[in-house]
Amino acid sequence: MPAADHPWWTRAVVYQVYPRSFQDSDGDGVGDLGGILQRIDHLADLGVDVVWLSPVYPSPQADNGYDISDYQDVDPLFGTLAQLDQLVAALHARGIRLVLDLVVNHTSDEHPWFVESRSSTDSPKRDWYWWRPPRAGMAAGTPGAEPTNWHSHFSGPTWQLDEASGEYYLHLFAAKQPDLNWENPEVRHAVYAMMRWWLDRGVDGFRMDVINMISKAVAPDGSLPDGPQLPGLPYGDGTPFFSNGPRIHEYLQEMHREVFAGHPEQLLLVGEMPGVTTEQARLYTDPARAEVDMVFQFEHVQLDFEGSKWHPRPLRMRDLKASFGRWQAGLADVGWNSLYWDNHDQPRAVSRFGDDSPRFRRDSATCLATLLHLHRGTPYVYQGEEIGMANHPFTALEQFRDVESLNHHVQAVAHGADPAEVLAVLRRMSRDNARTPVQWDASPNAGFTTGTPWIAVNPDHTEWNAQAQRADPTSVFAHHRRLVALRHDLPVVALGDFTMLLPEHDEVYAFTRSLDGDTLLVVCNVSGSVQDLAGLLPEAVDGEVVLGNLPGDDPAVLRPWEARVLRLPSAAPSGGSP
Ligand code: TEU
Repeated sequence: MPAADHPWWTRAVVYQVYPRSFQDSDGDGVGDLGGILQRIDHLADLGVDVVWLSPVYPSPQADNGYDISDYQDVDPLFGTLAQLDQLVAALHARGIRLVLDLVVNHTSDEHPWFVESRSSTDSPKRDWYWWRPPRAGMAAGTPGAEPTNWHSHFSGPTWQLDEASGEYYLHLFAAKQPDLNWENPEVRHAVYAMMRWWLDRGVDGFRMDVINMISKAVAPDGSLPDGPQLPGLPYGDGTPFFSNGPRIHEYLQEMHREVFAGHPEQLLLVGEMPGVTTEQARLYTDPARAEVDMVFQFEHVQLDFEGSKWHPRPLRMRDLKASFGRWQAGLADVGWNSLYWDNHDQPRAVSRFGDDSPRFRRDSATCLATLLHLHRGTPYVYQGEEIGMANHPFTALEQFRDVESLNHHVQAVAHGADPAEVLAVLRRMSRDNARTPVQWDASPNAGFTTGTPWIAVNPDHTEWNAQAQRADPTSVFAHHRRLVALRHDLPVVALGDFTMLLPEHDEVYAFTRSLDGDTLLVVCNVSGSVQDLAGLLPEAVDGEVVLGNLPGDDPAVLRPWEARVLRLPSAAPSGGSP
């Protein structure tokens, strides 16, 4: 099929805005829609095609907006609905689409639906959420009396007792995020109506939060099963019963029919799916099944820890290559990959996968950018990634804001962990690393706010900021911009076949992309030592450099963190196995 006939999002690059930390326009220390409107030039200059906006809906902000109390408005903290309309128009005027975050596995406990549901066991909305009595034979409120033993993503049990009725409600995330009961068709149709309302306002799709958790494995008698015991915790793993549950495909297909039918080809539909496998992803993203366009999978962000993110270990490059290789191969003929290093839930990529020491920060950030944009799939750039932002040098618990980090600290210390060690792990893995304000310039609050920022600005902003990056043709920003343009210009970048080379090599990440006789060879030195490229991939030496991250030098070697995109004269090279 000619390149132009493939979906537009195969050629697109998405940029994620986490509004709270992007740009403040009113001096309250929290980013807002007015701030995004001021910074559209930055996005247009980068050349991105889509903005994914993390939640701006009314919310008590227990999880920074992923706890929604009204799906059809904007929180005054972020601005007004009129400003959101303005943002859609301003982005569209630049040829940029806007995708909203759809958080419908759960609402806030302050959402009127839940307030009504909680008000009485006879409430017409009681069944909109997962209410269950205590475990048989146990008194409500005693430890272990929860209806199942599941462990919450944010520590502790997934069940919260409501004293008034003596029943528990399910919350896979924080207690202020009760899970909606998708078994109830009224819930589903209320969600679909809300989604249609946003599409009618002109938004261009949805990033669907933990969408593979909406179907729970409920027995005909209404019970939910216990999960296998988790090591070292008084809880079990409930994921087999809420991840990719029995009715998930039915729900997504119904959503597609009810909401997207008529104009799905204009939209971008991406499902966030922790724990999804390549086999499942093929089903979710097979166009013939009409579910979603692509999914966010989590394998590559789970290779540097043991069991839970709070038990980090060094990353082995061959594991990362094996994982990406599997995803590239798994969705080669059916479905589509989304590609990311960073988002608002992950530590900063340059600190995690690269080397943020002064010597290698720029080179490793540009090397990682090359890998991101050159795989087959739709790349997602997270705010700040394009200017080389790194993890924050947290030194004290008081500096953290994230509910996941704070809950973990409480639970870990309660279970006997050394607070200093817990802090060291938070410093490395906390989601707050991604949530410090975007560094626009070298001024005291980095140009983010005139007030006091809700979370501290990284002190390295005096050197690492958008203003400096935009003025420097060799910067991380300039490199991302070239990579975005390359995808727009070369069909092989968007659509070419992917072949992994040197799968066992821990320092050189190499692969080819081929389309209609055009073959690119991508070679990246993911280490701090010089690599003998001529010895590893002789054909690379004569390749024409399409794009590189270091100024020209000896084509036979790769300097530390050097990345090159080469055009090969003929078909696939030797030296590796697919
Ligand atoms: O995240 C879902 C998810 O499983 C994670 O990435 C989660 O943050 C993980 O447990 C981290 O260790 C989504 C959102 O992206 C996240 O910000 C929300 O907190 C979460 O859902 C609940 O809505």
